[in-house]
Amino acid sequence: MAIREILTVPDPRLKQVSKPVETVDDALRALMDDMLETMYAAPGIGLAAIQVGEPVRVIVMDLAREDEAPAPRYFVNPEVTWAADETLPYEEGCLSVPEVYDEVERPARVKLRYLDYHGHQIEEEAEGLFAVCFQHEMDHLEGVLFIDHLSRLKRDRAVAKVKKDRLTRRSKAA
Ligand code: K2U
Ligand code: ZN
Repeated sequence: MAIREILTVPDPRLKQVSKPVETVDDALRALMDDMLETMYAAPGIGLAAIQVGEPVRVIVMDLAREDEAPAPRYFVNPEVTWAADETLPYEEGCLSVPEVYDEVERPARVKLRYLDYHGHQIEEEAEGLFAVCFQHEMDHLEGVLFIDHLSRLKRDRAVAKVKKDRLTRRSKAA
């Protein structure tokens, strides 16, 4: 397993639409293992493959609380098959837009269909943080970031902050 670099805005690769996976094989499982290790190290609770530069339709997640045993989840070729009319706001963040948080409104419940770590098809319903995180990651597969749901002014300010913080870190490291 390896910890990979997480792409951050304004990296244009984050805007790519990711391609479906053809075979759930050992190579894909190795990528999912790397994604999970990278997510835990960030730390985060979700990660899409494009965030480590791999434009394939794969998401990993672990919603377990700090006082619980890890509960890694793997989603290959994930789809939302139904979304509730009811929407709820949630203060989101993103490992590709570090230290920026803002409220995004999303459907309160969604039904999912995906292939698991071994290529078996699963269908289930999500609500709460699971629904929020899943939809946030599904956006990544379409090249969409949570800041794209904000006003142009807030989006531009978010990108400027990430670029400024990156320059500050690099100047301190020099
Ligand atoms: O895509 C990512 O960067 C992963 C996010 C997942 C996430 C985004 C919004 C809401 C929930 C989860 C990272 O884990 S960001 C860290 C985080 C953790 C909990 C709540 C909000 C943000
Ligand atoms: Zn994100």
